[in-house]
Amino acid sequence: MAFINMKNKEIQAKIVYYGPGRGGKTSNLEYIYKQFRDRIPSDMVSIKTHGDRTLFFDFLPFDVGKIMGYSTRVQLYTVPGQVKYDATRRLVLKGVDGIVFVADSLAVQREKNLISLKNLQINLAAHKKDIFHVPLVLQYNKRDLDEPGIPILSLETLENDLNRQLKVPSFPASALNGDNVVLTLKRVIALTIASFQKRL
Ligand SMILES: Nc1nc2c(ncn2[C@@H]2O[C@H](COP(=O)(O)OP(=O)(O)OP(=O)(O)O)[C@@H](O)[C@H]2O)c(=O)[nH]1
Ligand SMILES: [Mg+2]
Repeated sequence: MAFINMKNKEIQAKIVYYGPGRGGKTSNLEYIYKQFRDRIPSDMVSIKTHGDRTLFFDFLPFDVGKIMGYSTRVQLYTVPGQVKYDATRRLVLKGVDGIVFVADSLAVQREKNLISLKNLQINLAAHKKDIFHVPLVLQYNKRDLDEPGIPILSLETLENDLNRQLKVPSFPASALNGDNVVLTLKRVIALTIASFQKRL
């Protein structure tokens, strides 16, 4: 939940990584954790099943530094992508300030991306939030799979499927090798802070 302390000049924001199961949400946080040990004031918390699937959520606090004189910390969360964990997804979304939707570029996952984005819209609405007004960025993950010749969706197809109406910033990425993982994070932080400024 957004937390702004004017006296101590502190801001805290909650950012949630959402998307279909196995799309790469946890991998995004793992990459950030590896790259920015010095900005992470505690260990990453992951609650997983045997097969490495997220059971409840991942949690990673991240110190952004000073923004306009305010010490800014973001709390990064992932949801469990598996369809059956919908109640948990809704719970993790409570008090969200910004969202990264991690879409899976694998051609076979096309439908799953659409279902998950629709599910995000529904679960935001349950918290009285409108997907068209929440700070949101799209990440088209697993672009590296193009190299070994695995069928992936073109960026045009992904844009058309997922971003035709939303028209939010979108990034091709690879959470495996880190391509655009940090850029995605920076953009969602920027959008989130900008929405605070508007509200203040
Ligand atoms: N090649 C490739 N594999 C990836 C990439 N991102 C994630 N993976 C792999 O995809 C699998 C699932 O990744 P996770 O990060 O656990 O996916 P998730 O979205 O957290 O999945 P749930 O917790 O079930 O919702 C793992 O085997 C990752 O190594 C990527 O960019 N490229
Ligand atoms: Mg996960």
